[in-house]
Amino acid sequence: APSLKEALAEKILAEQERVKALKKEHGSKILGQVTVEQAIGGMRGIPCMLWETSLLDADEGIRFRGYTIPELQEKLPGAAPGGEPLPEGLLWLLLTGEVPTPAQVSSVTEELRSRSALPNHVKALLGSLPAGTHPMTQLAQAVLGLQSGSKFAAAYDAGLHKSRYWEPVLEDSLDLIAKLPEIAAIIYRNAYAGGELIAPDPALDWAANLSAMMGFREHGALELMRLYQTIHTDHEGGNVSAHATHLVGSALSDPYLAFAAGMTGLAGPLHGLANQEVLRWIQHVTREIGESPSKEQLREFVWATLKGGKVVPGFGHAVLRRTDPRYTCQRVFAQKHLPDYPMFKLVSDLYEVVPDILTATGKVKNPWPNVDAHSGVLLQYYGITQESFYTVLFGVSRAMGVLAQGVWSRALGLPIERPKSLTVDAMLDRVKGQ
Ligand code: NMX
Ligand code: MLT
Repeated sequence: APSLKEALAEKILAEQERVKALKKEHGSKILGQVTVEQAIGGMRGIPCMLWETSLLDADEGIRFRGYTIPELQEKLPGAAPGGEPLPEGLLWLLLTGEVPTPAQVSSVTEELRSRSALPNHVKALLGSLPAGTHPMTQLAQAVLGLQSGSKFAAAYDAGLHKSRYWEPVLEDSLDLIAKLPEIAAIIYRNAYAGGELIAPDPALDWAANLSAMMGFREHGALELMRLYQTIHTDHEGGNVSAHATHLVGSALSDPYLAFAAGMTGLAGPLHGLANQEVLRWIQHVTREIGESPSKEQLREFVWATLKGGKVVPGFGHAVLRRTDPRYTCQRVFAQKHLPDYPMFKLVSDLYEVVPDILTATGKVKNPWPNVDAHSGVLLQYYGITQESFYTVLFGVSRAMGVLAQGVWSRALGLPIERPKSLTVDAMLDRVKGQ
């Protein structure tokens, strides 16, 4: 049976031809226009990037290589029949475009295990950071700590032909994905368990090992981690972490440098840090109005947040215009595993209360919950209570999507990214007389 690299190599030639033909036959055709509003407004909606691994529809949400989350839950192998998908299977799908067999998924688990040893200097680096360094800052520093081992940087220095860039980029990407669970677990244990580390368990799959090294081995916690790590991988190319990784990678900065950029972007409260913010906001709710507030009390609290000039974390989206399917699948998980958990009831009540209020502001384009509105409550239930760590779990997952695309970006020979900027005067000049 072909290895992951062989299965990927088989696809690359045909895709290179397809992209070449797309450029040759349709290169001058129009995908969209750019308005002043879009240029000032965060480039919202401008179709200007090639991203193969996933595509977002405003109403339906994410599809990974054409598959919705419920489809993946059905098609991707789990640790046991009927269980949540193993993220290793999604990595195979993202890289090759094909749903893997159980044997292929096991081969990825093995491949990642064989690459997982963490250099001592990275452990020492994490151990040396001042207590209280935010876990996302630690994650970015650990990733940069691994950069000295970049096979792409070494191969580039040695003069590798550009047609083969994707090969050491794949090596670095698999090495990095393999090492992230232990990095995350060390950050967690250093911050919240007095630095008492737990060794990896070679009998466990990639996501279960992450949970176990953090100290959580209960069946439900392992299943949650598999689901969590699957659904956070990719959200097409324009989100801050994906775009930052893509941009930096386009300068031929190696996957460690590129992914570190993605993680510093994920650490922002409007992006990945929103999962931390949601938990803090919910804790604020319960402190102020108790654990089972009435809907009326919740409404007042939401309005007070808005009047304080703050966002309601976990709601809204730059592209989505309906409830995020990543929220929905976590809700389904909660209904199955923790239906009576009071915090789940609170999250469900917020689902009923918040959208109407955000709609009433008249300016929020999407009043519905996103992925971050639900993830923290599930983690709390299994005892992962430290919300400042939550974005690290998001980041570990995001590696699979953005690094898989990074391999494809190099395989397709995508150039350095360099859009045009304009001054206000230059914009006024261009719109004169229109
Ligand atoms: N609470 C309050 N105001 C909001 C919210 C919200 N949840 N969402 C949007 N708005 C405001 C937004 O701040 C803007 O206000 P103003 O004109 O005063 O600047 C206005 O509504 C229009 O914004 P939109 O076009 O609807 O949203 P945009 O595409 O600019 O931003 C988010 C998208 C996701 C940044 C925004 O919805 C938000 O801040 N949500 C809360 C934070 C969050 O949950 N982020 C996580 C996203 C998912 N992720 O993991 O990355
Ligand atoms: C993501 O998963 O990256 C977020 O939903 C943000 C986005 O897509 O813009």
